[in-house]
Amino acid sequence: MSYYVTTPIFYVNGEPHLGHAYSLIAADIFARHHRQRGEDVFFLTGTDEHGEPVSQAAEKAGMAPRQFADLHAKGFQALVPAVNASNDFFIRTTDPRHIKRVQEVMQRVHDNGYVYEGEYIGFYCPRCADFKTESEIGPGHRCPIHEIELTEEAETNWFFRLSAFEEPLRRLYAERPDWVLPEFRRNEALSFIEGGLRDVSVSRARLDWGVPLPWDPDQVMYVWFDALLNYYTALGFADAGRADLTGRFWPPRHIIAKDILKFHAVYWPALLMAAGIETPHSLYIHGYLLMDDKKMSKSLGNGLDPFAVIERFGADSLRFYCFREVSFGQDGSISPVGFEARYETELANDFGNLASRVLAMVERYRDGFVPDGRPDPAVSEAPDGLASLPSELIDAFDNSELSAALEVIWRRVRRLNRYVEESAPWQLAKAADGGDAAARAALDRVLYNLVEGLRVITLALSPYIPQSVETLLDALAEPDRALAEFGSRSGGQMVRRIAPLFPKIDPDKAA
Ligand code: ME8
Repeated sequence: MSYYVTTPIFYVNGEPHLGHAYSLIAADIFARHHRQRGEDVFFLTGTDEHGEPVSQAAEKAGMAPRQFADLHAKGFQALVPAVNASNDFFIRTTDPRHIKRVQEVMQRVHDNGYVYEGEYIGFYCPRCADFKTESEIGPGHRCPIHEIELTEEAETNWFFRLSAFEEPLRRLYAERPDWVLPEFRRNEALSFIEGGLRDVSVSRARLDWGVPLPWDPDQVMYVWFDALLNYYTALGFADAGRADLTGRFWPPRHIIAKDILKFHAVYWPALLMAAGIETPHSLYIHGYLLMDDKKMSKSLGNGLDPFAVIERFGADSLRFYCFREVSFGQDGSISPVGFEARYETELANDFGNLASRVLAMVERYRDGFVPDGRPDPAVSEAPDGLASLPSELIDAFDNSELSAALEVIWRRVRRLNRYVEESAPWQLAKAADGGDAAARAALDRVLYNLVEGLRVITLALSPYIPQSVETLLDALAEPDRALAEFGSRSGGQMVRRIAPLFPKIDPDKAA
């Protein structure tokens, strides 16, 4: 089974912030989880480099758009390994192979009769690169996203017959009720369609930073059409000139935030239908990370620098925090204080200490040798037993509930911690030392269950905190990376003690 997941491609009009990292990490968690299920995964991210958002930012910086895009694409390219994203390809829309394929698709849309020449007047936000409909105009004729004043503009250019797709889109939404998730976002998109679709401009006459229209090279393509097509064009050349991966991976699952819902849930499927290409598998719309209850963005200038957070706490803690603190799909506030609290109580204490304790006890009481054993109902059975971990986890992932899935795992972390306290291995060890054979057997059983519990929890956590998981799986002598059933390994391996996975925060380094 194939699984193709994408992030938005980010505008190179500034430096990446935590909001971008969030989408990237979300898509990475999906990709890693589906690889664990043995699926054939392709994970794409990249940068959106044409159009007004970039050319205006370049002008402001006194640079040529190309030079500006090259400079800022580097920041996004560096973000990918920094958050430890396991993408298979990074697309830049200035790549000539992308441009060529975009032109081919748009020519097809033109030849199929979905493009015509006309005049357009409307309120325009250059930051969104979008003419706003009446319901999208904020108070004082401002863009509700960027809070800048909209300008009334008229243009003679080429139009895409979006209106021709009202019916086909309604059908798509009726036939595939969960193609846009969560449901309240689907309803938002559907009501936009039901409000009536106006044709949209596909070209810009007064801009030269873009992909020339193949049938009218004096105009460049509207950046959104060029950008959306990245999801399709990339598969054609991501394999370095070898196979075209389209047949193997198409259709995609898109992860985006609500700011670009209309483009993905309305324009994009219509464009694909016009070109005769299969529509995407699904869209998942996540919320915004908020600082001081405002969306972080380059224009509002209150972004948190993900590189600084990672340098101080490591990528795993950032990955964990984002999906633990904010329920995936909702908007949620984040803060340095909240971050430190989760780090200390959950990563360092709940999980890090559990791992250190279990490994240290096996070393102390059994010289690192894990006794053979079988699941103990005291830790495997419901509620929150380890036996049901994989199935509950898969259910949560299949509903795209990344925070619920993490809670499914965390309930097992807590359960295993309770098991340590309830079974008190240190007391069993003492009694065993005094010659109590029953205590010795009980200690074997407990140690086996602790190591096996830690192993299945660690494997389940690997999409979220991959670096720490690697360290821990190595200490647990675990060669596999697939999701595992509790009790599927019988013991007999040698494990070793590790340094704390999440060391205490050094107050001297605190910001
Ligand atoms: O819109 N919280 O690019 P962009 C969560 N190039 N996610 C956030 C966020 C926040 N505070 N801020 C940004 C564009 N994001 C176009 C996309 S796709 C064909 C073209 C994430 O650089 C979120 O995924 O403005 C949002 O949709 C995206 O960054 C917008 O990035």
